[in-house]
Amino acid sequence: MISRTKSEALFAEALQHIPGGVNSPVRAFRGVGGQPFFVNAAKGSRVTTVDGDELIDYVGTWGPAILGHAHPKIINAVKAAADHGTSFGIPNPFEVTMAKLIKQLVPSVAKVRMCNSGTEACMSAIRLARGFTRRDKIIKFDGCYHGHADCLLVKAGSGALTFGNPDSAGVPADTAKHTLVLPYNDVDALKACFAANPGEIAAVIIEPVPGNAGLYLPRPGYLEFLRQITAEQGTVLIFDEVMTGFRLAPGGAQERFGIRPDLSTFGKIIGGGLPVGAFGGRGDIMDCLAPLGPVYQAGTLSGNPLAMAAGIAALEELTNAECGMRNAESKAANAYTRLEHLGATLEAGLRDAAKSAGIPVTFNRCGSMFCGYFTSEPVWNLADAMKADRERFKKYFHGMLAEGVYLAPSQFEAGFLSTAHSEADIEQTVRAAAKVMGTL
Ligand code: KE4
Repeated sequence: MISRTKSEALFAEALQHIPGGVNSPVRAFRGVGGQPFFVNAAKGSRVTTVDGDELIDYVGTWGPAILGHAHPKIINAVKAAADHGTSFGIPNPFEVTMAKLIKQLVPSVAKVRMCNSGTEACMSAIRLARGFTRRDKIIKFDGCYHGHADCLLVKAGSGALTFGNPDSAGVPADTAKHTLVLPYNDVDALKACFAANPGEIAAVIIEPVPGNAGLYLPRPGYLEFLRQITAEQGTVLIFDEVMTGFRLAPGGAQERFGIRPDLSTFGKIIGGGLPVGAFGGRGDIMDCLAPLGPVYQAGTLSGNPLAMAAGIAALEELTNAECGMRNAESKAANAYTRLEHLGATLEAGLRDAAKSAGIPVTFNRCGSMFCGYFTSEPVWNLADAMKADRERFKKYFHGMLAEGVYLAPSQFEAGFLSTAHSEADIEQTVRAAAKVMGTL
């Protein structure tokens, strides 16, 4: 078991000052019950709680910690940058280096704008696509999350071809109605939606590999069809790579699946753990942004020197892509080869543990992102994911936590590996899973 004394005291105090005691809802453990622990420090593949327990971390601050926590190159880069000041509000050299690195790694990006979160990146990309096409309607997919901008907090309306309904209080129906929500991996739904809204869809935004309802993958040909129909319709295809970017390959999911979107959004890894977002893509679209064009977008801390220094260190360490040279083949191969090896090892071990325990688990994985659903059915979309046994997941989550393994605190979140995870971490995790699954 992990001790909770200090965490419980801190949470009781947090509840008095912060809504739900957390600064982001998923941290409240509502998906698994109980109270969150508080982290005092993190290093490599592990976090240490305020009560002194060390846990193998498969959340990785929801994706940024792809090199593990407190990587010395990131820490030193932030320290060095901080000595020169923390924010200028005027261009700084790191912004140019970061932009060149992103362009070097993601060929579909001709121009890129930095911002401060994935939400900002997705919100801005939608506004930009609407400004560029002069259309209002957008398509998103159920189970995909793109941050909390009003137009994206929308669930499928009755009959997915009609208007969306707000998925949060405070989102006006007039805003939600321009958002059409379709089932993921459904080509016919895409065809029908475009047929019902000819020439009216400004953008399609998609997580190429959805990691916000657990993890499921595009069916063969799905992303290719999406690219084809959006090109035919003059609709801007936006790949939300906030989570998959620079993780599934040096160039993200679009490299892994060979798709060239019109715009992409980024976050997480490119900030090295500091607040960051970015959106980029076709130059003719990006040049519609102020101060060049009519689409306004701004941010006091966009391109902040600390976040840029951290993100540059992360990307260079991850891909050894010194700016201006794509000599990533050697280093990137090492990092991404290692992530694939760790992912495959973890997958094999957890599958064996579930089989030995006689527990039906559908294990989905793409590189270093994974999710084990407690269901015997395949999971290709949100409806499939919803069939998972959430009560069984709750018991599994807490059982694993008691064994020193911190999984994402919800059946509907993805897990993340880092280059800092070791084979020993995986072995400990698999042993714990075999023990816990035997009690479910
Ligand atoms: P942020 O605004 O949280 O930086 O990014 C929003 C976002 C956009 N697009 C994708 C694909 C994302 O995964 C996210 C944020 N991911 C969640 C994890 N499920 C962040 C965790 C949280 O909300 O606390």
